[in-house]
Amino acid sequence: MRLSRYYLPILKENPKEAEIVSHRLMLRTGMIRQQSQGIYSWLPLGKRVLDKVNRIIREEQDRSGAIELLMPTLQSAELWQESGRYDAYGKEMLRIKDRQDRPMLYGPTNEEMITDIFRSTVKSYKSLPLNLYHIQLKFRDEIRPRFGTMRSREFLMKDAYSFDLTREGAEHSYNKMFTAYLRTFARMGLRAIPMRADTGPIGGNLSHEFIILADTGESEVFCHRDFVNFDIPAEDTDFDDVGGLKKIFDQWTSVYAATSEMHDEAAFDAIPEGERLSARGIEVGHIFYFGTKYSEAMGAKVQGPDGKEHIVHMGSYGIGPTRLVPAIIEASHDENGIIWPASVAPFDVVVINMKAGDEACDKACEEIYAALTRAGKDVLYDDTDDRAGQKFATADLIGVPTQIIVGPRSIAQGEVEVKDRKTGARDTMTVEAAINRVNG
Ligand code: P5A
Repeated sequence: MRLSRYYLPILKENPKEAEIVSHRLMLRTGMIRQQSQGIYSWLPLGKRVLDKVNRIIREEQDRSGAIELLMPTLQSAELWQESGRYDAYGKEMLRIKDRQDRPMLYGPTNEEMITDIFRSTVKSYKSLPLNLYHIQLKFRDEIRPRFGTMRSREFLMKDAYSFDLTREGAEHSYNKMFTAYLRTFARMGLRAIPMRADTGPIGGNLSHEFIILADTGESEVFCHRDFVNFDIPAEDTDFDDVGGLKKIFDQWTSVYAATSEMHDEAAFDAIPEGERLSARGIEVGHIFYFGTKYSEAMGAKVQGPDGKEHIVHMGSYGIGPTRLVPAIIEASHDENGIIWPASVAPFDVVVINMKAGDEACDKACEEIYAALTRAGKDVLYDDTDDRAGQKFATADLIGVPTQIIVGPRSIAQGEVEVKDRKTGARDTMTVEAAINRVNG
């Protein structure tokens, strides 16, 4: 991508409305734009990051055996009257009427709709276990939308829904998502701690929130400091291995970790004083086992091996991609801007032409740009005629992991500088070596 032809509306000044660093940086780098309170557009730079986050989520959901579909944002009120949540959901639900005066709503979640799909299409236990997910916009009319897309009214959610014949089967489905979540967040460079959590309006009694420790987080959490030492499940984890996944679950849940609603003072006090951690955190995922709450109310049942009808056991599993992006920034930035983990960076590398118009600089930049693009890298080429100092500031601000700096003096020697955004380390090398470094 040539910066001269790209759309990157960088702000020079710090936006006044932004209270936390991720919100400030997302606005300054032109990743997002507020359209009305708690409702955002994702501009091209932000969209690139969001797509990479979603890709990791998809890969890990698919690996665990979940299957993707797409449900609509607008739902009919009837479904929610069946489950009893139409009235219970209160003011957070945005209610709409269509031209025939039929009550509709902008979905805050999809338990009812997926249960409706299930009951009208699945008849036998032989189709189970089944886990269906989508990545779709949701709307919750939050009292206090704030911190940009961290807590917005319209937001993206990956929501998965599992169906099993028995409670034991449903527990394995829960462990599959638990394991997939540990991998998903780790791949984004995050350490998300699973904590016992309250189930709120979703219901049920088994639930974990995945929380990233951060001072600006909205959740108050209590945990054992040992979470840094735990293993992340491997890519080749066998998701059909019931005992293996139970072991992963047991390891992670053997150490005390709870949100404030589920906090057990006595259990926390039992931890030696120097090992206790009471902190703040950002909830990036939340999983629930709620058994037959919706399947019972809405008549979702299958014929079992015994020939009788069985109400299915369900769980639901959410991740907030539009919250994850600012959470990653909260966890990874410095005074100059964002430091993207490679897996979610909007570009892999930025090529900075310090003197656009200079024949040797232009030629070297074009060569590097073409070679890296051919190799499948996402390359941003700063070919604008801005001052070099401004180009460096922009590159640091938008946080691309590697910068290749091409200037007239060094290119006369056939050399360029390669800078690592995270460490700040700079190395001088030949054009070929720079290309190999990024491809390596
Ligand atoms: C689980 C999937 C549910 O809604 N039903 C389907 C269950 N869970 S949840 O905890 O309420 O939401 C899941 C995740 O969505 C993100 N999220 C938000 N992100 C941005 N702004 C919001 N206002 C918002 N509300 C929820 C969170 O990441 C949450 O864990």
